[in-house]
Amino acid sequence: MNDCLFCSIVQGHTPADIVYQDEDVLAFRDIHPKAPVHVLVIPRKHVRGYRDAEEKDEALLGRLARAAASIAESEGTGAGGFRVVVNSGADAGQSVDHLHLHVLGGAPMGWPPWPSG
Ligand code: DGP
Repeated sequence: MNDCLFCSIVQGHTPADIVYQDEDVLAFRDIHPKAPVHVLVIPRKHVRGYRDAEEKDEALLGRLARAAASIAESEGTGAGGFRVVVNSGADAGQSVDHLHLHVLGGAPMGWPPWPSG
């Protein structure tokens, strides 16, 4: 995808602090971290967002999920606790149209994200 920021990172055209990579998955530190540990886990191939993943992407989604858990461990947040977030669409605050999982941890986090009471 020509004008996709995360595709540019995959291609090595835009620099990133990469913490994990394999043939399908790339993970790098978020440029605007919202927690002491904040890593983005993305597919190398362009998938626009969570709603756009298709049946043929099921194995890829599994690889992303397992990579997120593995990165949480390697970042030292496994036992203390971490959060995996996918923002989908405007209300959720998705700002980059290339599927990505946020791995957040390293400090206690609030819940829920929206006050219901
Ligand atoms: P989201 O808002 O869920 O679409 O998350 C997109 C994230 O991408 C956001 O937390 C900031 C991060 N981000 C944006 N531009 C860059 C960049 O050029 N490099 C890195 N490493 N992260 C970026």
